[in-house]
Amino acid sequence: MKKSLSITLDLFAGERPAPWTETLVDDALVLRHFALEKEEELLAEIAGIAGKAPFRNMQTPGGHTMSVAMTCCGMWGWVTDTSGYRYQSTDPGSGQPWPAMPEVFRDLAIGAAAEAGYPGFEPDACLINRYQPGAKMGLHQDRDEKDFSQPIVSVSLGVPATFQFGGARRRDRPVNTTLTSGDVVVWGRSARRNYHGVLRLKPGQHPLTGDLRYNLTFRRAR
Ligand code: MD3
Ligand code: FE
Repeated sequence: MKKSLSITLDLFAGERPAPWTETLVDDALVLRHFALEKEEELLAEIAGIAGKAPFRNMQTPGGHTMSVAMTCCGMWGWVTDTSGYRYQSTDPGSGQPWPAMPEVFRDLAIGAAAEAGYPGFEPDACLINRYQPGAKMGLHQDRDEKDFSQPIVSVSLGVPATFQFGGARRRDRPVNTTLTSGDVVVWGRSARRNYHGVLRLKPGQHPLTGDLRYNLTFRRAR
């Protein structure tokens, strides 16, 4: 008994067993490796969703093509075109309803939110972002959702990226953190309206995604 305890301590000397949590800023919690055991299952579901609702590089209201390709699942999907940003129940590519949110997605999002102190989270929208090398997402706020008391849960998969997390004003200096495959972040309360972005994806390789990074964001849209 005593011996196995000391072995356990030696194994974790200088590192913590996954998942471990870090506070990025107040009300923004990183659950490192929280989704690691679900990586393959999540990626298989993404492939299934993309078979029905293909990834697209959408247009911003300003007329630029986004470098991040997107698709959605769940009741509501986030879309952008030259008439603006919005949530809608259908894929603009096909006119069909978005694919259903897989149970493994929903359970993961609800579990992460509960872990971070949001026990009643009921996501009705999941945006799936796909980054190729060189893709980026400039500093922005997420403000198209109805209820800002609900958190946003984000799941990173594949090649690591540098995530920038700013303050409530665009000029607030951002803090950077690297998000690697399996990392989950929960943003709520005072952090919910903070500016954030993703730096240009550096060339890299992940055994399950090749040179790609995926990010799932779970939201309560309506
Ligand atoms: C902080 N996606 O889709 S998710 C987005 O990695 C988006 O693809 C990033 O920002 C990505 O809108 C990061 C992290 C995230 C999402 C929503 C937030 C951070 C947030 C809302 C408020 C504050
Ligand atoms: Fe965002």
